[in-house]
Amino acid sequence: MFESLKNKFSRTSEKLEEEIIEEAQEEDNLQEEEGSKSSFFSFGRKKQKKDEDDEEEIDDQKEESESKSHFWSRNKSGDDEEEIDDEDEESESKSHFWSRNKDDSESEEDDESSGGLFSFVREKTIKEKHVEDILWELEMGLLEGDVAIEVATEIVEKVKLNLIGKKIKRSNDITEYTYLALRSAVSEIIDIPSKSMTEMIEDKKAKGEPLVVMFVGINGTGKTTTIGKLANYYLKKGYTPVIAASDTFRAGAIEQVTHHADNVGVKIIKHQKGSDPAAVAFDAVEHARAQSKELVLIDTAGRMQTNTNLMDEMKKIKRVSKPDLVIFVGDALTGNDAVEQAKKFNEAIDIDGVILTKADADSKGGASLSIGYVIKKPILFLGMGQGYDDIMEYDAEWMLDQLFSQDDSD
Ligand SMILES: Nc1nc2c(ncn2[C@@H]2O[C@H](COP(=O)(O)OP(=O)(O)OP(=O)(O)O)[C@@H](O)[C@H]2O)c(=O)[nH]1
Ligand SMILES: [Mg+2]
Repeated sequence: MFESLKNKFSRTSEKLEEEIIEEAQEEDNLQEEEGSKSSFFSFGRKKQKKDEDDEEEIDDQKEESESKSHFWSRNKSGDDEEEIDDEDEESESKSHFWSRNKDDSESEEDDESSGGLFSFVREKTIKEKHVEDILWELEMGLLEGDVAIEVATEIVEKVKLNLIGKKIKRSNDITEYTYLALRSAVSEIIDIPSKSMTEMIEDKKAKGEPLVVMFVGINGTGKTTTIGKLANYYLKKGYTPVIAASDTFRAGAIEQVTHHADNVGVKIIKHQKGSDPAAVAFDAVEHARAQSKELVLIDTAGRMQTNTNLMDEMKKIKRVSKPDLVIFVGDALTGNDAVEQAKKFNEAIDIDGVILTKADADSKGGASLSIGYVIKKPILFLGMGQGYDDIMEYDAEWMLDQLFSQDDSD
């Protein structure tokens, strides 16, 4: 999950380290050090599991030397032709320098104190000139990874402010500082505080009212499936949800949502195809009130934000059923498009939160990172697959850990 963003983050720290080491080498300000070197992700792991045992630490080191060996060998073999051209003059001494590292990391993979760790004779300070190119590359990388432009710019600015002026004694300090700067920038971006839906259900229940939730979004993003999952989720928590089949527009939509309701074991309120979706939603709310059910889940037809008639119809469903929550359901795989759609739906109907589906298949992560920040509304759940149990409450800490750890269990 989110491999693309992870690679970009870790590459940024590697390049910055490379930049400073090269400069220090030219200044004759470099001495090789005995000791163990930490990779970008191992800083994350150390932070997450402070009490990790020795055995794990050795595993970390193995992983590091593997990724390092890729990094150094790339430099040696000169994948980057431009760099080689620019640096022809220096290539002799550098090739010795890099190849020494390459040899070390390849031949001593099991040796945790292998090369690549340097200290500076004179302390170095990270300056703007060191980070400029690297952060520009990061920004481009984030945009390629479908991160919204304002989010990419914000991350880069925060990281820059955080890094410039940092004093470093050892080359590996840079990796740690970059890790911390990126983690802190991303953490501010993805953390949009919100009440959980369960708390909202409880608040309404205390007033003897159901929580009414309406789901909107373009076609095929996963609204109906998400409703099935949430019905199941809250049923298991001991509540009694009811579903409103308010997609009376698409052929087969009523049958599809009925199938989910039956599978999960919740009541569905439905009218005929082509009937007024607002009336269906209204009836479902009335039913929940009469039967003291705690949650109404209103399915609506997928619609393009550009279709004025359908957008007006959606506003009518909202006016009539007076939902407590309007949730925009976006497909994480569509990246920045999902963010743009969320903006449009928010302008049209004032959404309260977001559910991103298909996060299980999302290698980029751009939408997950950007959507909440751009529309200033929280992500409430992530869809993680096609089964009824494949949904999780969004948790910014969990998301951070996903982005900053290579402990992939997914
Ligand atoms: N992998 C994965 N697939 C999902 C997820 N959520 C939904 N899907 C799939 O996405 C497809 C579309 O889901 P629907 O629930 O029908 O989408 P919808 O938004 O209701 O579609 P319309 O009613 O046509 O607008 C289905 O094949 C779902 O199984 C998810 O979290 N992960
Ligand atoms: Mg649907």
